[in-house]
Amino acid sequence: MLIKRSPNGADIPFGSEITPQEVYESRRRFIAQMAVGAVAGSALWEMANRQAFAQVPAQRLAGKPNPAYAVPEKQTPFRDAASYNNFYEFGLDKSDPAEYAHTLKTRPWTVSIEGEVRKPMTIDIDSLVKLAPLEERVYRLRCVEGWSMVIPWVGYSLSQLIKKVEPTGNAKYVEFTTLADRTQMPGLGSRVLDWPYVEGLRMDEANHPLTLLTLGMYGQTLPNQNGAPVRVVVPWKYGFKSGKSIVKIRFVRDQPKTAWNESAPQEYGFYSNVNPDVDHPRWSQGTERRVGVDGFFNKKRKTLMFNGYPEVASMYAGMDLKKYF
Ligand SMILES: Nc1nc2c(c(=O)[nH]1)N[C@H]1C(S)=C(S)[C@@H](COP(=O)(O)O)O[C@H]1N2
Ligand SMILES: [Mo]
Repeated sequence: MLIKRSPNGADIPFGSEITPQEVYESRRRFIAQMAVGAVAGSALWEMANRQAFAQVPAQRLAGKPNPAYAVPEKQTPFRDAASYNNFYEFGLDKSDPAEYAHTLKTRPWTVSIEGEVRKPMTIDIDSLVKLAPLEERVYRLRCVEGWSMVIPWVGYSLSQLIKKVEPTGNAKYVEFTTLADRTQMPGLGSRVLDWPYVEGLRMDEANHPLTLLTLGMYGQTLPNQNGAPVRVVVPWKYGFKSGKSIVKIRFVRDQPKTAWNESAPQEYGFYSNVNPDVDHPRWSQGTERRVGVDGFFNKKRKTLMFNGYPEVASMYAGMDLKKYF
């Protein structure tokens, strides 16, 4: 997500041993050197933010590759996917989550599944991992800011979990709530959003096989900065619909009040399907840059309708997607 602010970051090679102070100093120098301009989401910004991160030890988490869900495009290197993040609970800079999310405690962790269901449950994360066979799915994920990644995620269709809790006929939407704990998340001091981070899907979207309950990436448990220990990934929608570090999944009758829609309704609709024909009020959504793959001089890629997942189109038949953006 993008708010009006100046770019910053440090051009420090990955893996080098640096202190936070050095990062800070170097970042200040970089800002001073950089020409003022709209570089948000650009290769320059990405480069500026690429730096060493405190990597919480990951555990192997393999999924059976599912060839039906594997885009045949060059993947974003792990290093980029785990160091260029949006996770505002840890700060607004792309580099903040990688720098600060090591304070997130992902064990013990439970997810409460409640609301309009016959079998509500509070499930421990280790049981959630075992609830259905893990798959590896290579998805595109596009941020509303105009960059995208191709990531091999590990998880299973959210629908597998949904059928276990037996939603009632009143369940029309699903609401996802992220952890909000000031002792673990330094970004909660900022008032950009009304915490906790809440996202939501219509029931058919939540049940669509593409919607992935995600527990890992690149054959490992999720790095904290990518939403450990569990997040959703909804690849045909802008990245902010894919809420991280989920503690509650609630089935409801009415369209959930989602964090970004509440904070800037004219910019971030509830649906937020990737749509090159509906511009963001402050920029075009027609093109994108692939993080870690496209360099400085690459031509921008054309953004595809539904992010290149046309199979979801039937869910929106008859809806004016300019109105329901
Ligand atoms: N809880 C929470 N989830 C979040 C966000 C956030 O700030 N907080 N940012 C969203 C945005 S804008 C994007 S683009 C994706 C980025 O996911 P990634 O860092 O794993 O690529 O996470 C989404 N999920
Ligand atoms: Mo995003």
